[in-house]
Amino acid sequence: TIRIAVMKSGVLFRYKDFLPLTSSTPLFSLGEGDTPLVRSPQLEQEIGCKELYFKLEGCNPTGSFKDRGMVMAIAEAMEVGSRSVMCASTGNTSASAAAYAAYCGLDCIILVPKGNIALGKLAQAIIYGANIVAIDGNFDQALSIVRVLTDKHPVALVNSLNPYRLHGQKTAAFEIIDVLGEAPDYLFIPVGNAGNISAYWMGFVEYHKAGKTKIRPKMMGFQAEGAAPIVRGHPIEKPQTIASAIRIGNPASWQKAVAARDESGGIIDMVSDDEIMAALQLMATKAGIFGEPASAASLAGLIKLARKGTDFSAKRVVCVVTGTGLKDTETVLKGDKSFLELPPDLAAVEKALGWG
Ligand code: AN7
Repeated sequence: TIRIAVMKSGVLFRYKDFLPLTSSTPLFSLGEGDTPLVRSPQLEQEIGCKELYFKLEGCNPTGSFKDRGMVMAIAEAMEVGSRSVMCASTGNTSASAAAYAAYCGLDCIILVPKGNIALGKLAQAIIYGANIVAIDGNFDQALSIVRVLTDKHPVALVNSLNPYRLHGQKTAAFEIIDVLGEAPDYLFIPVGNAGNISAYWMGFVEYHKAGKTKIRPKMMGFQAEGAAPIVRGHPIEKPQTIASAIRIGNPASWQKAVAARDESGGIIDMVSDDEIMAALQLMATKAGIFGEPASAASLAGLIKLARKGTDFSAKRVVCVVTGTGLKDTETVLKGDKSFLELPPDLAAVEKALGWG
């Protein structure tokens, strides 16, 4: 049998009073949670917010927010004696499932859309030892296959249809309140399968009920223009976007996300691939934060609204950076990013730098 260390750290231990745990849930951790909330004075000034923070979910063990939900889902799977887990994924869920399954000695089967997952994420799934199936189709098709197979066979579903996932992910909302002492006025967040926006809202609502915050934020979700089913009001059969993580045409948590939007007085809108890549670059050059393309939909959304005239000058805003940019370097390097190439010659380098 596999031995699991019980930890007095990680989201399960830290937020045990708010999670669906029992006395036999293994409180283990790969170091997820407690991610930085970084303030950016430069971007506050540029955009015109009173306070602007980035929640760096790329600092989780596998480089995305998925680890919060995965530790909870895998802990529950261990508790009920599952031997294997399965998910469909645009990349980050599969990387996270593969890592947590590896730690617990579970088999992990993942279905990914062939050719549409960032290479860093594929490398993660490979090295963690997952059983990988690339299907010649998109995420939505992969998820419908996984739903049937996990129903039919003794394998646990660890997509966010598994309610334990959202409970784990809501801990990010708790952390924001724990750090700021209050919820922000606005939370900007990318929307793909729509689990995370739903989880954050659940977290804000629960902490509000518990008296830990007086206000609840407006939930500001952003889809990519070519993959914006919630904005357009119907599923998108062939979703397209450079942000492969949110290339999703029929989100599983659609209704929950709409409820989060409406109960919070927020919006779900969309941003173009150009807006996403511009925001990704701005976040890097002005805040020193490298997010993956999907993550930049948060800031792209904020910029879009500020340009259209929304006044954030008295507001405290948090943008969730859902995954690290290191997962998807190929998208960044694809552009004509040129740099100097010189022989190892002091004078040549000095001259090229304008000191010659
Ligand atoms: C970096 O990994 O759906 O709206 O299969 O990887 O909760 O789906 C990833 C989604 C945002 C959207 N940012 O979150 C998957 C997957 C990043 C992501 C999202 C994803 P949801």
